[in-house]
Amino acid sequence: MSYVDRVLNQLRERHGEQKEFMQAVEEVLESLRVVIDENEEEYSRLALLERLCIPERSVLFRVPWIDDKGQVQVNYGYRVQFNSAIGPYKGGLRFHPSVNLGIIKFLGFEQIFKNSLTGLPIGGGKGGSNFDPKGKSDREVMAFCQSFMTELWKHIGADTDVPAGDIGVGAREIGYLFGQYKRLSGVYEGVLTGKGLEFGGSLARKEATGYGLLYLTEEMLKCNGIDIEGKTVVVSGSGNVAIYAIEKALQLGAKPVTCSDSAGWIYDPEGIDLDLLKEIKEEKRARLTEYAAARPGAQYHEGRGVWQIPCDIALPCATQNELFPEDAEMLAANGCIAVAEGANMPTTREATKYLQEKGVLFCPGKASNAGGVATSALEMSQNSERISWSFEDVDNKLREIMINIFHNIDEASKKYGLEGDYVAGANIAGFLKVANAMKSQGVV
Ligand code: NDP
Ligand code: 2IT
Repeated sequence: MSYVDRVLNQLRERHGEQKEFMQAVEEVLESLRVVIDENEEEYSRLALLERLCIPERSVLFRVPWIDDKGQVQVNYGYRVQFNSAIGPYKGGLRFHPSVNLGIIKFLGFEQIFKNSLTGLPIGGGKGGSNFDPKGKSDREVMAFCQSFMTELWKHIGADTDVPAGDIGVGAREIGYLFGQYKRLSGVYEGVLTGKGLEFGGSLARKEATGYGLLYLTEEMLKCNGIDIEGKTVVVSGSGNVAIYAIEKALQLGAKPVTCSDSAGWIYDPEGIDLDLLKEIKEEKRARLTEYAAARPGAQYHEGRGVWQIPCDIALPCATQNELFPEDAEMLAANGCIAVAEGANMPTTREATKYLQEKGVLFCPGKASNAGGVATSALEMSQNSERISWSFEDVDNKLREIMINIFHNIDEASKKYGLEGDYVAGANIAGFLKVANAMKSQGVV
């Protein structure tokens, strides 16, 4: 049996119930076969894949807090410090009721390769809680964040582990988390990214994931002889990534016509009204029904359904496993040219394979959504230097990083005879840097 199969079997046996984690591991290890098989004896002797797939450390903790009625609530807290071969652990915190260890491990595992692809010195980690910020008062969110950090602060630091936002964690939560870290540690340092601009945040970090997604998509299309201008774009989600993907799509002359949240979705044939969307989601924290109410030409539908709208480009920007084979069939049948993932692992493996077989350009999240964490690393640099760069400086660096990522994954796919398979290209290019660093650092 090959080394890859042996490791996959061991992991399936031990972690079969961690579905999202196994999904991510299977996709990565399958694409690494071409690399591992070349030097199977060495990788196996060094147990490199086992070390890659077992986190360096997982911290699991209880998060007690008091709600507005005086009731004590208890949530689960997680921080998985997956791999520090190329830099301090770096990755977001997700607050969502679905969060469990398997989901945090999948996200942390993906983060290793994503962070490697940015070209910046950051290792992989992820954390979060099953806390649901939806419907909570600001005081409740603050109480939760303070309790969460009261445990987490022992394990993080500007040179050890630097968390940031993800689903359910935005500027408000990062502010409360930062305040509590500072109070407990007595140290004012860049221990979190995505901070407010008044206290060490970077310009363009808020926009970075969505903007970066479009910069990479534009480059991928350009290298395949296609201009993004005038293209119809279907977007899922209406959070941080989706909003700034829509903003950049509009700036590039494309036409985004959908967005969604966990309750329903909007089809606005005239193009999404960005100011209205921001007002509803960033200011009021309200539902998309309000969008349709304020915009007569737009349709609101309950449930999921954006992938049935004919488009040139599809950008899944909500969550994992939100684009299934039947969605891929509709996209391909309707003439979709490109799918680029803004979310982490939004497309199932079967849907990905179908799109690739149909010749739809497909860019995996670990490459196309890397602009967020890349700009987080730029925030860390600015914090270390105790200076702030202009919006234009950060945005230019982000664009350059995304263009480089596309060319690196493209070249890696060609080098291994898999031209156009950007999933394999991203996994291989991300892996090689980390694997070489691990080899150099010995058995640790
Ligand atoms: P937000 O919390 O800002 O927004 C998430 C959006 O997705 C909301 O519209 C939310 O709807 C929807 N959503 C979340 N979970 C579900 C679900 N289970 N079913 C249906 N809809 C859902 O998060 P972000 O925009 O920051 O993150 C979106 C994705 O992008 C995630 O996969 C994240 O890991 C990834 N990502 C984020 C980065 C960042 O910098 N923020 C960087 C790279 C990747 P509702 O409000 O109704 O829950
Ligand atoms: O999935 C991701 O890359 C993020 N949520 C951003 C992580 C970060 O450290 O900025």
